[in-house]
Amino acid sequence: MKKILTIQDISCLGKCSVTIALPVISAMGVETVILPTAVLSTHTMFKNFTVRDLTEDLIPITDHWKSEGVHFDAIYTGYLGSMEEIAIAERIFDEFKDDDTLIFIDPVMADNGKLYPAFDMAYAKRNAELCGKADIIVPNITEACFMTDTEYREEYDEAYIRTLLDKLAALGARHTVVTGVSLSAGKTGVYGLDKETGKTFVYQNDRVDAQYHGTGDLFSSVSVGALMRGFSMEEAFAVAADYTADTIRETLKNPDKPWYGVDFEATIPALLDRLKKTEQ
Ligand code: PXL
Repeated sequence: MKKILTIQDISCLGKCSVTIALPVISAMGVETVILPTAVLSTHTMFKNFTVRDLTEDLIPITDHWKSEGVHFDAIYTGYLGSMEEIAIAERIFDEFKDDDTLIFIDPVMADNGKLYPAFDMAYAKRNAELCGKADIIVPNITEACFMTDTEYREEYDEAYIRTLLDKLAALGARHTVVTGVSLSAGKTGVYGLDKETGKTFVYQNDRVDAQYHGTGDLFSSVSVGALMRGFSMEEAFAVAADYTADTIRETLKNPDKPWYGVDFEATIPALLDRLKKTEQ
């Protein structure tokens, strides 16, 4: 069984980061080791959330793993709370990256043209450096803009995305996949570039007109899980994009109208069916 380490916070209530990565990647049949960077009462879109920072604990935890001789097939980072935690993530890459370890970075920090409350431009720049250490990065358009000093646009054409991809590729990762890319009305999806071969790929599905928290984490978790299950890059991102859209659709049916997270618990069986079918 493949083994992933995911480094991100635990938001106790809110369905994002570890509370998505752990159940979803585990359900996909991939062992999921967690390194919680902080414990928050909720994610940061709630008011008055509490935070217990765990920065000091990270190295002692990973030193213990080192002494146990643990090997990771992938290291997946999501929301990191500070520059110091970015530096620790880099140290963990250096210590645990073997020839076959995939470094997958979701530079979680912004959406809809704005940085999340905890972050500033200096953090965005530091995240850009972190991305240089990855094999695969999956920023959304806002994060891509902050990391490459590009003007954020709501309306854009394919040339704008291609320019973003080239600038992101220059940060250093071999594979860049920009998420939330809409190339025609009513559609959304991903646009990827392999900088070594120069090959691009595009996947577009129907846009569901609703915004929920944690959908980026869901997309990344399913992508990295599918890659670990042996799917090609294009298949993995297509499965993740479809699953994310299906889960938003499912959440819209919920009469309780949850605002803070998606009902991925209801769509995991369909994800597992899709994995089986794609594998056949
Ligand atoms: O879903 C990204 C995320 C993860 N963790 C925390 C967050 C957010 C987005 O706001 O606040 C704590």
